[in-house]
Amino acid sequence: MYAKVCMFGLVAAMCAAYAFAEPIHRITIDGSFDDWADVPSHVDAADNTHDTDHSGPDDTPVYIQHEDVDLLEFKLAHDESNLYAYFRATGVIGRTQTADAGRAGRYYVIVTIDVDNDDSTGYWLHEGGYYPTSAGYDMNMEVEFYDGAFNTGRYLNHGCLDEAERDAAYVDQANGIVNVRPGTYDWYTQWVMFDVPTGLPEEIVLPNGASIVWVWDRGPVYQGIIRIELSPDGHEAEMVAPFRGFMADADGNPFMALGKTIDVSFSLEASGELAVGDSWASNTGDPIVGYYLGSEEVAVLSVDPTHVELGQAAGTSSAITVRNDGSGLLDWSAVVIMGNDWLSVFPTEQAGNGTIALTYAANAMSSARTGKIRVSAPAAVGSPVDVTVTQAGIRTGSLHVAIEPENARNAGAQWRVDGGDWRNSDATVSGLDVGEHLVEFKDISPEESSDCFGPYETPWITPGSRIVNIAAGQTAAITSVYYVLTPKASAAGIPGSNSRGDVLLIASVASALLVPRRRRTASAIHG
Ligand SMILES: [Ca+2]
Ligand SMILES: [Ca+2]
Ligand SMILES: [Ca+2]
Repeated sequence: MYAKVCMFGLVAAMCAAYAFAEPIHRITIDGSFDDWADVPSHVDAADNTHDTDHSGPDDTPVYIQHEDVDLLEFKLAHDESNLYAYFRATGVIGRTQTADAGRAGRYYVIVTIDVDNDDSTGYWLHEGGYYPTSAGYDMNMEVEFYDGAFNTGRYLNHGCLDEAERDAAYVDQANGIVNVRPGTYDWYTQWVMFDVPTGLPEEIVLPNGASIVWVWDRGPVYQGIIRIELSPDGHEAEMVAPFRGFMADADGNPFMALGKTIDVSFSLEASGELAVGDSWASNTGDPIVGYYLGSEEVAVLSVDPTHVELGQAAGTSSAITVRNDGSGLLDWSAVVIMGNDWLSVFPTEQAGNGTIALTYAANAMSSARTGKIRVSAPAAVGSPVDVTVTQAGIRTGSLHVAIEPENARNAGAQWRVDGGDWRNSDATVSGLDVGEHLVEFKDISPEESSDCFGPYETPWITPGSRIVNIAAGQTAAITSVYYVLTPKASAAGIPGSNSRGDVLLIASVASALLVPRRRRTASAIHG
């Protein structure tokens, strides 16, 4: 723990004076647990829940299976005016059976505190069936769930040994005073505090203007200043207990304040309706001993996400958030440390939470490229954070097709790619995926001519379909030629023949040699 203290920059004298000092953490009770990320974690073994019947300090309790109270992890935090507690369990925290289903169940989220750092005051945990035991616990911050719902969040004082002392405690506490004294588990007072009096007939308005209501287990539902929120799956809980609810001694010195050192124990406990064997069960972590409520503000740098994927085209993105998960002021800067020829960030400096906007050029390469942004907050824990930015390469190319000869173009010769729209010669199609594409040509009507024998038709021979390979960022260019068999060409190709009948014969043979699609079209023309 010395290392931790010194990491937070406390002077060496403080390292020696306290078991450990925690800086201020600001926690929001909202069922979201990002704000706990930098708070030291304490763990408890799984599946070690037990009965609550034993009462000797050296007892080993009997195992009772009850996942809902199986404590796995817990954390303690504070700011200038609040204690915060975090719980994580195997099962569902706060789950209780409703009366409709039989008997209304009870569930307790318990933080037990040695507020004066003195084991001779307060009570021993084993008196309440908790295990392992330790001594000196004066006050609790605690939430009860009952009959399927939140019941109360309350403060407890275990500073009385009998009924007379308990009654005296009621009188003190009705005046905002707690007497921290030797206590027992069995005698205690329990109150819900409100900052503003509610007008409830049972409430007591304290000298400072706040109010309290004495509560008993399974009592009416009151939402006072202790609040709790669960994660959506119920496995995690975060609760707050403002310092003021712990009240003050007769001289007005508050029991909870910055600079105090406390021991703290975390327990979960429930009645048995939802457990194997219908037995009460609890689970207690090892105590946090010597927690010093430090006043240091420590910023904690949180950057999210740490990997951004960008498309190939140029653009802007505001995908990166910078947040202070600690306290104090987060002064941060952002700089592109890789890829600054195509990537830039804004802002480059800021105080407090913010968003980093990226501006990036198009990637002219076929391969993806990687840039890196470094977010630095030299005074913060967790600095620096590097964000990797990956930009996709070009995954498409273009196709340009020219058609010859001019007569064919004039006769309506066109092409298309992958069965798309028909296009004229010299058109370019862009955005084609890298790879092979089918180019086809449209059949066109025969040339009409006439000579001394009368009008006649000369069929065009359509170019065959082609497979064209498209490369990333490239334009593939092809030229395809429509043919017509002219008398001159046939005379040259077939010695001794120059009649129109011969030309038509040769054209028909040529048509018959084409692909079936072409043959069907030719038949239609001739039919
Ligand atoms: Ca939270
Ligand atoms: Ca456990
Ligand atoms: Ca004590």
